[in-house]
Amino acid sequence: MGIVNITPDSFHDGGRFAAAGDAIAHAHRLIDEGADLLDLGGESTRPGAAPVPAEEELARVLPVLEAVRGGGVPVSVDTRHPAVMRAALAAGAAMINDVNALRAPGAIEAVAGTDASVCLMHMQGEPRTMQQAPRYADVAAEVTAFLAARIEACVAAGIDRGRIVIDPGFGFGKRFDDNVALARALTALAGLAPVLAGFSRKSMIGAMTGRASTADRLAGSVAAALWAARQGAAILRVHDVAATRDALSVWRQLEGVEQ
Ligand code: 7PJ
Repeated sequence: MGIVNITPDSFHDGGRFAAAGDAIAHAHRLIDEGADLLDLGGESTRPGAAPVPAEEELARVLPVLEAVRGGGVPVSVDTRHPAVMRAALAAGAAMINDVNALRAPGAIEAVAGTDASVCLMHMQGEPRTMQQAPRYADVAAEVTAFLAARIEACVAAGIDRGRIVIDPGFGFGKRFDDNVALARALTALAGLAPVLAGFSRKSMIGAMTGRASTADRLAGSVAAALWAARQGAAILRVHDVAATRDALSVWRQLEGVEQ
């Protein structure tokens, strides 16, 4: 899953693709690099980020969605807002990626009436304040229980189990040790539903490599993506599609895994 941020303030590439034309060109580049899925985001959820009105988010996302849909690669829209979900699905999005796991009133209903897929992500708190004081007694158990409950809420509302993907939400209301514990729990989580893992350029990669700038975190991010695949992650959410694909290709051939 290649990341297309159409925002002025995303943590790695904020502002680079804020203009629709730049975002569309970037989306096509990621498709050329071999992305199987694109994730379009019009609201930054970086720690401390302020919420964006739904109209502004839609104005960012829809032109890009309209330009890349039907291009052979399904498009996911990264949003917490039911109004954005409904408009994105009406405009051809194949998946809703919600860092809030469809907890907003009306969010489950927005997806349930369609044949789209959904990614349910765990987040403690909300982006503006989530890194101030994350707390868990047993992070893996709590995140697993949360995701299991969200799966059941979605299934009860009519979303097919086979359309649901889960994500422990690296960096979303988590300390470094919480992220590491969750990474080690990926194989167990994959027993609940297919897992999406997003490590790309995040601060835990910075902490593990000593790389303060997100620009210097490519190799660390690729290592984390490979490791997540090895733990059974089904979808890798990455900024760098070509590098991640190359690494997966080499690993799979050495391992003898079917391509
Ligand atoms: C994630 C996300 C993630 C899912 C962001 C970034 C920060 N959605 N949206 N999982 N991260 N499902 O671009 O790294 O980890 S925004």
